[in-house]
Amino acid sequence: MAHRPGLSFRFTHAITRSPSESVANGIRAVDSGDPDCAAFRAEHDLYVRALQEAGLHVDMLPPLEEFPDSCFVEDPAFCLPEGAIQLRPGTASRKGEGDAIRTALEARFDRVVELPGSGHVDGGDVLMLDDVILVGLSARTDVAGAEAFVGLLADWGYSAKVCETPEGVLHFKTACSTLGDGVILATRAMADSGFFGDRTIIIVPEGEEYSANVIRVNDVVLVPEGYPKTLAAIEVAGFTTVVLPTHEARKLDGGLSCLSLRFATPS
Ligand code: CIR
Repeated sequence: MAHRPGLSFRFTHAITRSPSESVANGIRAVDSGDPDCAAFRAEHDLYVRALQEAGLHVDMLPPLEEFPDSCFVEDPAFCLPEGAIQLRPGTASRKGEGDAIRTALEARFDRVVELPGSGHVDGGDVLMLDDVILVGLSARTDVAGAEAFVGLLADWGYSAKVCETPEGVLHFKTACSTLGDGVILATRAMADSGFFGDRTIIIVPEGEEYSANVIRVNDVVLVPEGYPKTLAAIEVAGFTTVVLPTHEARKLDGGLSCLSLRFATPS
């Protein structure tokens, strides 16, 4: 796959979904209290506004009460300029979310295909870089799903590599992000994995691991509130930051990347 500068962060559009009242029943590894729907929606509004201010047109989907985790729209789909892939999330309560987001994908893309086979991939396990797409195996993304996904990407002209998400980490991107321009932000465990070759890696300071999940959107990096050392490291590296509260999403192991599908329509 040819290096496509900006593929991983130059976007024109995003899709988001408002948190449902049922979000209090969302999945979490460790219980730190239920998220509050009103507070979550207030944080979500700020998030949508930040995407708009970064230059994106945002399609805002309505809440889906039957899927408590459905505001984490990153997981049931993956978008490229050429089309969208409807994924199959790898946990029982989220299985129907792929079908639920299909119409929104079809509204933006001429080409929408479903992940072939019967394996599972969560979009949170897919890290798009400018020259390769990394797919992390996890409790949600299995070998069958990852291989089918890599095969489909190859048909579309993209190189992808299957990696192992470190033990105990929900999704591959829970522990790393691309800042674009060849720079990765990663936890120590992820940085030591060797997945990133000779790219520059900013290591997330110990104790701030949650802040490994940031998103570069055009000219800014969105960073979760409350992680001053990570914020300083990103700024020292020359990036412009926007800080956003993610306290409610965090109660469900969610972060900034999970709350949107970001993509560029073909120019
Ligand atoms: C879940 O466990 O599926 C949700 N509570 C959180 C999903 C976060 N998504 C992501 O990291 N891409």
